[in-house]
Amino acid sequence: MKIDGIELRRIAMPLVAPFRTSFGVETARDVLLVRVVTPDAEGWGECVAMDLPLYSSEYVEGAADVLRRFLIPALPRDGVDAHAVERALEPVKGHRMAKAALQTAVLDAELRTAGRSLARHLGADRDRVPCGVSVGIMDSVPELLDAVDGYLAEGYVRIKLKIEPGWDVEPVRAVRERFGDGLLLQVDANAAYTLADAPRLAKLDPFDLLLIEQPLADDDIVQHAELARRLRTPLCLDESIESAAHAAAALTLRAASIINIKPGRVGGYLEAKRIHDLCRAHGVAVWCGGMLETGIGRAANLALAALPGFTLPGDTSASRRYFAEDVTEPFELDDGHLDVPDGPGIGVEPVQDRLHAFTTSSEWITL
Ligand code: OSB
Ligand code: MG
Repeated sequence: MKIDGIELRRIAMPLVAPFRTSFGVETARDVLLVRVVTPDAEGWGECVAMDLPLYSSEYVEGAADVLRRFLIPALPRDGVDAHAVERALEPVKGHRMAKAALQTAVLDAELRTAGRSLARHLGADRDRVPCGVSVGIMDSVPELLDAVDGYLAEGYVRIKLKIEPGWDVEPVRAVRERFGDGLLLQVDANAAYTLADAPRLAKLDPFDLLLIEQPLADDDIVQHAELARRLRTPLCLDESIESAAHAAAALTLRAASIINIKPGRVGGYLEAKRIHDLCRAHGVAVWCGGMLETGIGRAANLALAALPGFTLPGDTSASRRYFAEDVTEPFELDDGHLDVPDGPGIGVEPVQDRLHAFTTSSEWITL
């Protein structure tokens, strides 16, 4: 495959409600879309970097900069496919979200040319996936209970509560008491605790959570292993896992017994699949995380979430959980599930008038 040029397009998408985590509050999504143009097809990739470097070191302006300055110029002139992109970008350290967006756009163009869906290409064995929802930190417990009630009424099969010191045991207890033992419930701390908080986190053990996600700092893999020994609730890693090598280390050290796979965080769908394969070989459950994606990123995540090792419901929620209007046709929940797109490539594309309405800037790079 030969690439004619690449568009870097920024879109601004207001969120339906502020989303608060231990690292900040999001009220809108500033998204970088990568569009790869080849003689036979176009391909789309969504960069999941956020506007501020608080979840990880990447941020959207930085991702655009590294793409135009280093990643796009490093692409081979000819014979481009997703694997060639991965090899060509390998010398550049880090910047996995930027790399993932470019690799995904190329993979999408490659698969559209071949008339093959991403789901099939990755090895999916389901055409719909059960969906969970990630619920932000709220001002009060009654407000949280209302939000959870609303999501359960919509059909979500699993609830994830964002936690931080001061917003942990009480909200978890309230949700468990109100919605019962049958509710699939888990929490995500986004690295807000230290090992000294182990006694506090152990107070979550009686509530039969599916998992505690990323309680400690990103680089605290050894301390996660120590914490795991002190808790009954399984630990899941998100921020700490940026590659299959990190996943292997975490499993060897028993720092996690479950992994949240986000393709952007690990540099793309090829590496995401490797982590899936590794975990599956070791009988370790994985699930598909999210980064408040638009329909472009969501479509590709659903393809991944349909692989056989994704045995826990993911944060692959419906479009309306995030946006009043999505940039693609909206993904809608049906009995707690989303359909996996089965068209060529990621199987969806932006609706042109919405794309234009959301666009804040666009730049064309000729190869
Ligand atoms: O830690 O999983 C996370 C959103 C943005 C950044 C990090 C995280 C999240 C979520 C929401 O929890 C996932 C989603 O619904 O897309
Ligand atoms: Mg997380």
